[in-house]
Amino acid sequence: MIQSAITVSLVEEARGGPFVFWDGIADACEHASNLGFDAIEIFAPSHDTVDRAELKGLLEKFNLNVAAVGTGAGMVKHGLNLTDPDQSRRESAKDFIRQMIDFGGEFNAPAIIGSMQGRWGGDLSRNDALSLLAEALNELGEYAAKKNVPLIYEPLNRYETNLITTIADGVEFLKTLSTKNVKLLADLFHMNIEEADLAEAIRSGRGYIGHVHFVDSNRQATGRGHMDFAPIAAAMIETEFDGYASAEAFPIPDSRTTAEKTIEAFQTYFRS
Ligand SMILES: [Mn+2]
Repeated sequence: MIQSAITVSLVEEARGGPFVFWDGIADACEHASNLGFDAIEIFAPSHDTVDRAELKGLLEKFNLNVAAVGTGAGMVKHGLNLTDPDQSRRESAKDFIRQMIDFGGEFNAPAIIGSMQGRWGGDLSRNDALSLLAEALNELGEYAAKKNVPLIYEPLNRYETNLITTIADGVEFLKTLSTKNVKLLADLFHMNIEEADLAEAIRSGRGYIGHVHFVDSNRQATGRGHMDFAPIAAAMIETEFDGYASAEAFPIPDSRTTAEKTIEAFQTYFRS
């Protein structure tokens, strides 16, 4: 069954980014729980920012899970990415992600690779960049398997990566990997820019999609843009997607309204 989740950012450098809650894990858990969310998705500066014991206590108290942990702080704070032409920088990027996989794994939550995928250009051809990315995903995917969690790879829109921008291309790319432990993130905001038909794209990802960023066309809460959610939700159900629909949305006009609009849409499309 599809579960609901909402994002919390603990990364000051990401202020203004598409995360709903900004005032710490305890605040996010309390609000998420009050509104009936199943889980929180955590965007943290590093693997050791969050006190594990405190987080376990909060999850129990508020009856929540961790849906996923983001790795973008490796890029935002340290400029690290998996297709850096410099091998030692690539190794640092992988170390950063392995530590996030460890952190998430403690809570049965996968790590997400979005901006950490980098981009091709300069002396690095697209093919060479994709080879580096494949090598990294094979290694990190198998590492995640040992923690019993998948690794989530996110195609982004053309303004954020030039590697893989559609679900269909993401599926073809995953088929070339030796690991079977990498799943795709279907982010509806990125898809709204890149896909001809969002529902059809979800269908093309059948069996390969492990996580959904559930947001509207303008990256605001569901219902605050012009996305037609009915066919998208129907495709998610039809393809037996059973991961999280997580609100990676701007807190516009504020966090509370964003959370309320999200859970309202979630109930409408997945629980009625
Ligand atoms: Mn996303």
